[in-house]
Amino acid sequence: TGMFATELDTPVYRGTVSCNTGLFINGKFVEAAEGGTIDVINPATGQLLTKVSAATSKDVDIAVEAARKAYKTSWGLKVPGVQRGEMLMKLANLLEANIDEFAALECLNTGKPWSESRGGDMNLSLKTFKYYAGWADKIHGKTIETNEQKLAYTRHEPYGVVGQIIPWNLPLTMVSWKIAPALATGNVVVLKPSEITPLTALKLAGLINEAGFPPGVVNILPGLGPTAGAAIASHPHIRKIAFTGSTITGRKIQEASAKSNLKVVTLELGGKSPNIIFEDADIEQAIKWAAIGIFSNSGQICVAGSRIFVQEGIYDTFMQGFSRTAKGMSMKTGDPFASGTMHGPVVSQTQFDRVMGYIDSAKADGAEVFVGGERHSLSEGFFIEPTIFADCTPAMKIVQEEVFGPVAAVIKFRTEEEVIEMANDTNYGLGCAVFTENVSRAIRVSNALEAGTAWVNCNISAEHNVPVGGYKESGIGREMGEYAIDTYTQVKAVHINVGLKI
Ligand code: TXE
Repeated sequence: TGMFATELDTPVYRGTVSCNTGLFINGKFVEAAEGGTIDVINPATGQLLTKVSAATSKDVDIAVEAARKAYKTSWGLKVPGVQRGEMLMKLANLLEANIDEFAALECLNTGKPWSESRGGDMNLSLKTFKYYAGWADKIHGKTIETNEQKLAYTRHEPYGVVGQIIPWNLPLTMVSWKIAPALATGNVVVLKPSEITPLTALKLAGLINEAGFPPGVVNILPGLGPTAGAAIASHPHIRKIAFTGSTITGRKIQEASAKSNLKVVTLELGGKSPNIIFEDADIEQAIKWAAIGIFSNSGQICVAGSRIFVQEGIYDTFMQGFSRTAKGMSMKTGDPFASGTMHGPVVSQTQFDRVMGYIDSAKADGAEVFVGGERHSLSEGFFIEPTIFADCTPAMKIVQEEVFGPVAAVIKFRTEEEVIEMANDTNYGLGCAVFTENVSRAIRVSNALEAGTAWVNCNISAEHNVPVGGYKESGIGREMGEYAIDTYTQVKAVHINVGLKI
């Protein structure tokens, strides 16, 4: 199959960047059965980078068969945890040895600045592989006291073939969050990266054999959602599916599971995370964290702090500082590989149009454009100015719906009770952030907010060993940390008669 390869000579990375462009099935790169391809675009220029093979249901069937066979013959609990862990660690080491190239490939495909790719995504991916490598030989059941004539214990067994579908905002990180816990627990994997950002997943696929995984244990199939994705979601031999993406598609995944084989579903979906800044906050710090919360990765982060509630006494001070920060980022917008770039493009023309549509709706709804609100003046690429809307009201679309772009909606509030009410007035429940120097208030408010993650005096940071997931319509189940182990294992209770005669 084909290769993508290009030479880069940039201030932050010099050298070749390459990956295979086929489907990775049963330990080999192959063309798609129906021969289709997908264009992969560089969002910083709008130009074609390469084409990759596009899987359809036929390829998914082949991959699932390969995975089932691998599960029966050369994986699952047949391979001791310590060996599974060694392979994951080897994979981590191979990733680490090539980490700058991975970071560069991610920058090319997503447009995110080098500092975010190399310093953020790559490190988190690496830590995730290492962390779950360590878990592989620590999957324990329990023995349960019943009576002297019986030994009862539990085994935490893998599901078998696990389907995984991931989005484009943190491509390699999402691969690591998905495949590392699945493999540590003895599952085999059929993963579909986003059709928009398949390159780092394919590059990682190129390391799977060298890490020692038997053929069929890991299968990576770029493809479109309604074809390859839907085939995974409804496949009768996939026993568990893990999905990260929009709430709308998450519903389809659950529906497909219900209509096919009731596969276990975990979902990590959209958000509209409230950031609450109280008068007793360290305002300078709150401003910086709020900016990180909504402008990092051009706002394309599921936990982005997109609703910013500011208490009335500090509203003006906050807005001055916040707008200065946003304007500063706007000046550092551009080439992901230029040193000092802080703000990149959004990922695609579709995403650009969607975000600009939300900006127009906010203007039409009467929100005040405090900063930005336009396409960035760069001549090419999908760049949007860091944007702040002031004086937003709860009914506005910009306050209700996930934008997934560099767009903050700021809302003024008076009291703690009122802001808790407003913050929880959403169907989402992924993240929240509270800024206050009063420890009682910090605990009280973070307890009262309906979200799977609460940050106090910080924002959006993830740790490989801390769980992530949603309340309400933001998701089902938890990823990362010890909690993810539970979502990739099923419990078998064993009763052994040690003497009862009947
Ligand atoms: O997401 P999709 P899109 C949100 C964000 C963004 C919006 C749309 O608000 O603006 O979603 O983005 C696969 N069966 N998030 O359209 O469709 C698809 O191929 C099976 C939040 O890109 O959810 C891709 O691999 N799979 C989010 C994955 O689903 C299907 C991250 C995600 O794409 C499918 C991304 C189908 N019928 C977007 N249709 C977050 N929470 O992090 C699509 N897919």
